[in-house]
Amino acid sequence: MAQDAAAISSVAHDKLANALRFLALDAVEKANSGHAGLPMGMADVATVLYSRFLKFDPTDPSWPDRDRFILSAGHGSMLLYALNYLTGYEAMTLDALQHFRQTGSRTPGHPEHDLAAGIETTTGPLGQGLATSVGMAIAEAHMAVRFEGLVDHYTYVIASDGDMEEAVSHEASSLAGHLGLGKLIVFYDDNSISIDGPTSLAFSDDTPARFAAYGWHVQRIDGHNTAAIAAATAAAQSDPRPSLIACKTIIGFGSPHLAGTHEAHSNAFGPEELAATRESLNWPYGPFEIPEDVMSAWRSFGARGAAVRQAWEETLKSVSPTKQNEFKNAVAGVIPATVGDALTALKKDAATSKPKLATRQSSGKVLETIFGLLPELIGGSADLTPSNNTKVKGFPEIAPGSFGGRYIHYGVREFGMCAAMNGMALHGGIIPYGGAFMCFSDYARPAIRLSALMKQRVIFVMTHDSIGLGEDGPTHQPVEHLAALRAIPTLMTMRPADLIETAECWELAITHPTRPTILALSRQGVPALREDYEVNKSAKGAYILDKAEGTEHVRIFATGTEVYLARDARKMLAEKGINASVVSMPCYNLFVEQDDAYRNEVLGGRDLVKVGIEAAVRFGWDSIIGQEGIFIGMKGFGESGPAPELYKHFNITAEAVTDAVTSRLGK
Ligand SMILES: Cc1ncc(C[n+]2csc(CCOP(=O)(O)OP(=O)(O)O)c2C)c(N)n1
Ligand SMILES: [Mg+2]
Repeated sequence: MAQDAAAISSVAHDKLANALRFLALDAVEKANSGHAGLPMGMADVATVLYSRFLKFDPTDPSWPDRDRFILSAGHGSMLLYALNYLTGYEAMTLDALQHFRQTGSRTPGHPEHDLAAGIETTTGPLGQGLATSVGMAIAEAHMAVRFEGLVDHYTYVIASDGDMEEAVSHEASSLAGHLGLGKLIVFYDDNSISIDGPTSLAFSDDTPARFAAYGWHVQRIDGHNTAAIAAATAAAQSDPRPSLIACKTIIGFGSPHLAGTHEAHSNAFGPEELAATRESLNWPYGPFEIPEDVMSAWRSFGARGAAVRQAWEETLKSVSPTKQNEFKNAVAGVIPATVGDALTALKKDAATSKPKLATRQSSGKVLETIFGLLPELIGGSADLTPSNNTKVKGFPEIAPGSFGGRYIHYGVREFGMCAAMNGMALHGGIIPYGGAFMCFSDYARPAIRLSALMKQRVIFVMTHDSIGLGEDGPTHQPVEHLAALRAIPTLMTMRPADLIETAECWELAITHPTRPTILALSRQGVPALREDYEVNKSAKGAYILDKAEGTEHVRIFATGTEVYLARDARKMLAEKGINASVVSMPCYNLFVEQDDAYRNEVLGGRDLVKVGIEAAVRFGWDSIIGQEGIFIGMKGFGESGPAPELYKHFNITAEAVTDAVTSRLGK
């Protein structure tokens, strides 16, 4: 949708770009904090992109076929806020700009996912916006095959030196090059400046050469030359490879004393330099003042998309009602009732067949059950497909030049995978899940965190969830990860005990539209525990699995592969006349959110001896079992050895529970 320069506006380009520069400068000045350097440097690129190329309609920010624009260098947030204000997003008001960085404003320090205000994703943690964009481009390519004619848009990114230095940019860009995501276009703000000074202090890469080596289409331009920006963007659009446009820019462009220096990166310029910049850029207007001709030109760029969107609505109406519904349901993330029915059938069968399975195998069975019924599910793994049990047979893969498949080999790129999954969920039409070893959830943690912050339905399948993985040893054995993941707000960290709980957890994960989920799954087999399946008991996070016979003395809490140990201990205690209940706690996070009455019922009275069993560190368990509670778990790192031996070695056994309880009770 390239517009030619003369047709776009009678207002000179410089004035349009300067409107962005001064909104950023004035907002930073008023807030007395923030980053105007990037908006000033990239104003020319952004102006050309928004005025001539970007397909968007501010009156319908969630139009599914809009181009996506991601400011990966989120510190330059004022650029995005200014663009969205000028082009007419109703939610991005002048008042919001004037309250930049203030509590409760729509203009936080770094952009936070807010579709109404035109913010496609949360950015600020450098590198991640670019990786998220790769996921958006994958989603677009997939949806374009599934819904031919209804999805056909670009994903544009502005990325900075910091983005390029961050490791995740390497993972994500390498994947994008491999897949050949031709509609991903990245403008690299190649200003050679970062916070500490010139990038030469720490960064000697030839970034364009690096991207060329990934298989990208690469161009180098003067980022202040509008004709060059437009020509490069048009060339990028028509090239079948992902495109990097390295834009040589001057940070703080227009500031007489700070331009081109690291001092332009952040902080208010101060009244004198601000006045001098107004002078040098010939901007004789007051703070936040946009002359009418400039405002109406910008608004006209925003208004242009409405006709394109309406034409798209007509296209949508012209496809078969079935396809229309399919599209709408996919975008809305509707889960068909058939999925619930199939899961019920699976659970019902499990209640009688009682299979002894590793929970990763149970997860594989759940996927086999629902994958064909839910085309929005796109699976994948960071090169651990056979270990994660994430792939369902009989479905094609997403591969270079072939995007209609349902499974992605992400390569050994945990962070890139998880950030890309966020991008797919944000794009809409996809419910992504991806597998990795749980120990390496740390490699992906910043993406898991952003997923939670953005309230995205993303499912992180983390297998090999304890010392139970055995011989790979302590480097691969998570001990602190459950606690660390449970600590992330909004995230649901789930550790199911058997096939029925695994099915329940999967059901919760796919049906919760605004929360990501960790599925912590085992390598080793465990016996089936549940015989009832009608009520999803995992939904409350914890529940009484076995009630004590007679007067209760002990309550044992356990998760995942340790629940059967709790049940064994209960039997052994019963032989000694000690009555114990067993609580299974597949999701700590959901449990602590329940009302007092339910929590108190499950936690039991103070008179009971409380025991927690989890093959992980105690951190967090005091809130369940109290400080006096007995914890049977890990005190430090694991060891390499067969799993059954390790459980004995670390004293995570039913005998250990029984001994600890009997000695506590003096029996
Ligand atoms: C992961 C991460 N680490 C550190 C920061 C803090 N930070 C913000 S901008 C920046 C670097 C600035 O350099 P560059 O990316 O080139 O931006 P420019 O100064 O050119 O605007 C840093 C370290 C961050 N936002 N994210
Ligand atoms: Mg820079």
